[in-house]
Amino acid sequence: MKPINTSRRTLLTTTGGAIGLASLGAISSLTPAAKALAATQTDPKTALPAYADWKHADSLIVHSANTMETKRTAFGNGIITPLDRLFIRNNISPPSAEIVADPDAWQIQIDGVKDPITLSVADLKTLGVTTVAMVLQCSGNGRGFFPSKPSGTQWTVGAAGCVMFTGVPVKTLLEHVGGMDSTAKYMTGTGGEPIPEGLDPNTIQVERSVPLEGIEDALLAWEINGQPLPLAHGGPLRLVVPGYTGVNNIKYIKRLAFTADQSQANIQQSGYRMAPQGEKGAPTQASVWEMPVKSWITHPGEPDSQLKAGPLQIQGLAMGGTSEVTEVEVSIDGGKNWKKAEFIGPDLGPYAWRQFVLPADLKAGTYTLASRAKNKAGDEQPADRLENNRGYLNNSWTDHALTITVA
Ligand SMILES: Nc1nc2c(c(=O)[nH]1)N[C@H]1C(S)=C(S)[C@@H](COP(=O)(O)O)O[C@H]1N2
Ligand SMILES: [Mo]
Repeated sequence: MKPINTSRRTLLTTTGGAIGLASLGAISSLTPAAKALAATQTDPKTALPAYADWKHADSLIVHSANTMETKRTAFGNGIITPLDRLFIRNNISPPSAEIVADPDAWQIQIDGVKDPITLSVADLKTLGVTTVAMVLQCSGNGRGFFPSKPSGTQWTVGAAGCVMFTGVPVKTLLEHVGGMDSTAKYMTGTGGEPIPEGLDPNTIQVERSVPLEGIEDALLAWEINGQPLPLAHGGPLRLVVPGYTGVNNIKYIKRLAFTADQSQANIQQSGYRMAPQGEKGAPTQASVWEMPVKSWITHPGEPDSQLKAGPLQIQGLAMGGTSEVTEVEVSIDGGKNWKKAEFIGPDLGPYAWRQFVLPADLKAGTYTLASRAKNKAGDEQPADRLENNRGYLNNSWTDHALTITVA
C-alpha cells in the first residue's frame, strides 16, 4: 500500500477527497491521522462525511467535510435542536471513531490542581452529574453577512443550536482534586485529535483557555440531548462552557488544566482574536470568549419566500449570551417600527435560547423582517456588526433581517 501523506497540508485539506477510500485499503491498518482523513471522505449523494453520515442532509448546508450548518428553516419548533440537524465544526479532522467504541474508558488528565490525576469517563460519572441547556454557537456564525467577506466558512445563521449537555460540573471535579493551583487564572482544555509526528503541536492543536469566570457553570459532558456524545460532537468527553462561543467547548478533551497563562497554541494566541480589519490576530487583542445577545427569524425563513396574503405566525430564536434573554421585538418594515414578540415554550435557563412569535396579518407586498433582543444585563442587540478581521461575533439585527414577498 502506498504510504499516506500525513503532512499538515493533507490533514487540513478535508474537502474534495484527493485520496479515494479505495486507495486507502483496510481502514484498520491505517495510522490515526490517515484514519481521520478517511473519515472525512464524503458520500457524493449527501456530501456528508462518514463520521456525520447519520445527519439529516436536507436540513444542512454542507460547506465542507468539517463544516455543516443548519438551514434557517430547519431548527424545528421544539427549542432543543435535534441532533441530526445540529451544525458541525471541526478545525482539524476528527479522531478515529474507535475512540467512541468504549466511551467509559476514555481518559482525561487533570493538571494545575492540588492533586493532579488521570480519570476515566467511568471515574467522572461517580463524582457528580447535572444537565445544562445551552446554545452552542460558532464564533463565526453570521460571518457570511460581513460585506468585507472575511476568510473562513461563510456561515449564515445555522452554526448554532440549543442542546442539553449532561456531565460532571467542573467545580465538583475541582473539589475532588483538592482545588486549583493558587496561581491559576485560566482553565485550559486540550482536544484529543492525534497530532502528526514531527509537527509542532501549537500549530494545529485545538487548545483553548477561558477565564476563571467560565468555570462557574462548565461541565465535562458525556451526553448530548440524552444520548452518548457522538464523535461528531466531541465524544467520548467534551468540555462545555455555557455562554462562551463554540471553540471554547473542547471536543474529545484529553487534558484539563488550571493555568497561570493562556495556551501557547496558535488557536489561542493569534486565532479567535478581535483583530481590526486587515490586521492579523495577536495576544494583545480581545479573545473570542463570551457570546453577545442575538436573535433571528426562522419562519418564514427563506429569503424571497413567496407567501399568500393573510394570517402568519412570524417566529424566531433569541439568546442572551451569558445573561438570560428578556425581550424580543420584531419589525416587518426593516426596523422602522417594532412590536414586542411573545416568548413561547419552556424557559430552559439563561444559557438556552427562547422561541418567540409575533402573529401578523400581511397584505400583498414586500416586507423586511427583523428581530432584536435584550438580555437581563441590559445589553441590546445592535443594528451594526462589530467589524473585525475574521468576522466573529456577528449579532447585527440588520444583517440577520430577511425580505419576503406576499402575493
Ligand atoms: N477538539 C476540538 N474541539 C473543538 C473543535 C475542534 O476542531 N476540535 N472545534 C471548535 C469549534 S470552532 C466549534 S464552533 C465547536 C463546534 O461544535 P460541534 O461540532 O459539536 O457543533 O467545537 C469546538 N471544539
Ligand atoms: Mo467555531
